Amino acid sequence: MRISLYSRTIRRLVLGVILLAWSGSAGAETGQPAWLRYARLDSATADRNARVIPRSVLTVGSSAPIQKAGEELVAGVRGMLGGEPRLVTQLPAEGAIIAGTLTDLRREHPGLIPDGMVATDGYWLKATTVRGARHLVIAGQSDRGVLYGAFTLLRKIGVGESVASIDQKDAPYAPIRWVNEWNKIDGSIERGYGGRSIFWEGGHIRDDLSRVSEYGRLLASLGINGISINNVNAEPIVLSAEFIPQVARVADLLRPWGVRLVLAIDFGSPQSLGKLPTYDPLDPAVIAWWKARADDLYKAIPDFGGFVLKADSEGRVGPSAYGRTHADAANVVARALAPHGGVIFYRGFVYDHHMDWNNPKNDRARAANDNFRPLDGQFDSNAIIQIKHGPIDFQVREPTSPLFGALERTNQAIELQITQEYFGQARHTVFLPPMWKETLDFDLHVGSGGPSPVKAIVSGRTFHRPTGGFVGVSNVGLNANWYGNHLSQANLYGFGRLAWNPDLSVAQIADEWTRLTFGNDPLVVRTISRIQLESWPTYERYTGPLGLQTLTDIVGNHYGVAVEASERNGWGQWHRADDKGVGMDRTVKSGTGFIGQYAPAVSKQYETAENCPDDLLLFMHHVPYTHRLHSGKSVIQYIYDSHYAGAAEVEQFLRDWDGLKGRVDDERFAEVRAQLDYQTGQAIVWRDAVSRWFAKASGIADERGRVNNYPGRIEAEAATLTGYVVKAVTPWETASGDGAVECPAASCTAAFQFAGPAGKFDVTVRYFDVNTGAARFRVKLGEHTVAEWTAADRIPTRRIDGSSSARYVLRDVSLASGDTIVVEGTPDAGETAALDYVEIQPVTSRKQ
Ligand code: GCW
Repeated sequence: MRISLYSRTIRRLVLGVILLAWSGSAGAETGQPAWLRYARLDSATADRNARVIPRSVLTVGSSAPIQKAGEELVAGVRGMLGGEPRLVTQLPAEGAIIAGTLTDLRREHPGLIPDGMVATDGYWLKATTVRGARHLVIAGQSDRGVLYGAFTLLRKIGVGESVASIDQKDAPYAPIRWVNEWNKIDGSIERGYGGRSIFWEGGHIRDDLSRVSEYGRLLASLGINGISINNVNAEPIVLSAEFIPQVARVADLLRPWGVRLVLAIDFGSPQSLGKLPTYDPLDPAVIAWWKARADDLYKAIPDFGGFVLKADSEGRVGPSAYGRTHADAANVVARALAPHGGVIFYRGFVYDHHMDWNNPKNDRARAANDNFRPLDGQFDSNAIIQIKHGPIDFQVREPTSPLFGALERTNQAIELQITQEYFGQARHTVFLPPMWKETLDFDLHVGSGGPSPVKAIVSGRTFHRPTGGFVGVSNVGLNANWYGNHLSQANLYGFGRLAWNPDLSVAQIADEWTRLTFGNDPLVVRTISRIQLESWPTYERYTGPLGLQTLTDIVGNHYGVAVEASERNGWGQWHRADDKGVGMDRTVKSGTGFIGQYAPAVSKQYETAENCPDDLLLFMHHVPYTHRLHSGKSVIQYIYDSHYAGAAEVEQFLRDWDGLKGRVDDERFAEVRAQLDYQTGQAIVWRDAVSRWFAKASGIADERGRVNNYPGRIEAEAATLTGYVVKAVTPWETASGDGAVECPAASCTAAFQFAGPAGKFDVTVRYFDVNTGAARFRVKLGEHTVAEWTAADRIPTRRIDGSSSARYVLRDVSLASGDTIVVEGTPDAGETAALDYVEIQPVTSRKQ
């Protein structure tokens, strides 16, 4: 017993040493430290600062954020520049990095920092020489400000910006810079793609909260100062007494990072949890119940941030049950929080999801404005209306929500979605800051005089509101890289940077993120930044151009292509494509009147098709397929061209990424490569599905002859099938030809005969990978097995459709005329080894 225990310990130690050595090698990075890797800088970058950064770090003040600032400075300088930085307790003669609040620094070290103010939660970074010693001073307006200043200094070192003579003051643009996490207490995440919850498991807060601290650190590095940790489709039980100590543990871990905790609440809780006969917001017992809940929470969590509330939306209960208004609902909660300094985020995402689609005047886009505009001025001063950036729901292209311009006497926050629900669910790379930035900079022409971009409105500037700002729906998970895709981390980074300063350019954000996350190699920086910056327009081109919105399965997984899923149901994401034309008529003149919700200066841009920007044309207008865009191209031809262009661009991302081999650590190189390769294949599915659908609907052929004409493609339905049976696919456009083939037996084969002249080819096998099982495939050429794989991907569907459509590419296959490629499928656990087609392309047509 003893011996075996001993040998087990030795084995573990040896394993530990191996793992340690391995994790230190250039070959393995998990992405977990994200942009805070503090990896050793290349000498050119390091040289910009190496000599001017003191290696002693002196913190003034003992609060947890200031201690964290000190630890980060030591770890960051050691990691990036080397040497032996250390925390000191006295100002050393050779100079130091000195971090503390402005007040403490002035008191403890007079003369170090000149007169001057710093705005709330801001900092002052200043290089100064006192009695011959060079110091770098980080003076925060608050403890948080010190931490933000420390992270900023480290970022500058990381990107190679000289700080030798820095003298910079900075402060956040708005007080609210929060994230929401749509986590359920069972540990799953609604619209989360990076694994299970870092907060919850099995109906309670997790025992191991180590990822929460790490996340707090990432948030603090961006200046994010609040987080809600449970889904807005809230479970009432989170407010019960037994949960308070649990959520207090989370708050304790986030506090050192300056991040306040928030909970999402269910408006019916006074009844369902409190056992009151009602949840009427005007009922005295209900008022008292909310007050008691807030009082209890603040006893355990003195810096508790407040609540988020989704009411009267998508089946959630709300004030309408009692004929009360959203203001009544928000205020009952706001008044419970007010004595403690808390705020309520009341979501503006209110609409009827049972709308009559036959009525051409009905329009979901109108809903937020119709619901909230009449209530302007009725919300308490600690209530904030949290408004999604567009009037529908995080679609690939939406106009700015008109509600931002409509609430002059109400606090607002913009809700941006970091998690890529309608953006390929982290299986596609889509860098969202360029899209957000368009909204933030969009001038709604409201207020008295001067421009009124959304960023100025939500921050409270335009209408002189006491609070407001930015909320990002983040939904990180336990996956080592947080989101399920390394490149998706840039969305959190970009959200945080824009929430801090919405005037930053997206090019700067992409550049910074890439340098910090992948290093300063110029080719790496150029390539990754370019992929990121082009990724949203590219995604738009193949998933929903011209304001069509994301043409996905909106009643299902919101992932794969399904052009008509939006139609003939009450959810109101209609594009109204038929055989004559396409688009929603939202004009005042003949449509739903949505455009009239904007100020005249804006509505006149949208009201006529002539003035309307092309990228929103079909959001605002119903036009014939032959309608000419500003470019002169017809709508239908644009739809075709854009899908082909988008798919080709993704393929180019993959080629560009391949150029980084050896310049990025092997692990992340391979993982991103696999992601981009998959995305390349999916973009082709989108391209073919959407263009075939519109070709059929419009009856107008592609001028360039590509749609419905796929050289080298052999449909599985046309192959010689043994065991396989032909199956119609729904929706029809998501499978090539007339459908797919499925294997109802233990195993089946499909033989594809090659008829062209001999040569070298790339052979693509297009198959379906659903999430029930792990079917196996084998490809044989003559007697030789040339490929074998298992379809075990975590695609979000059980069905054979656009979501599950996958591909396997065999490169450089020598074929002679008459050769037969046999694909053998072995089903598993309900996965039928389904096939769509085989496509044989000469290697010479491969783009380099
Ligand atoms: O986009 C929709 C999502 C829902 C989400 C809802 C919301 C949390 O599909 O999953 O619910 O928005 O924002 O409330």
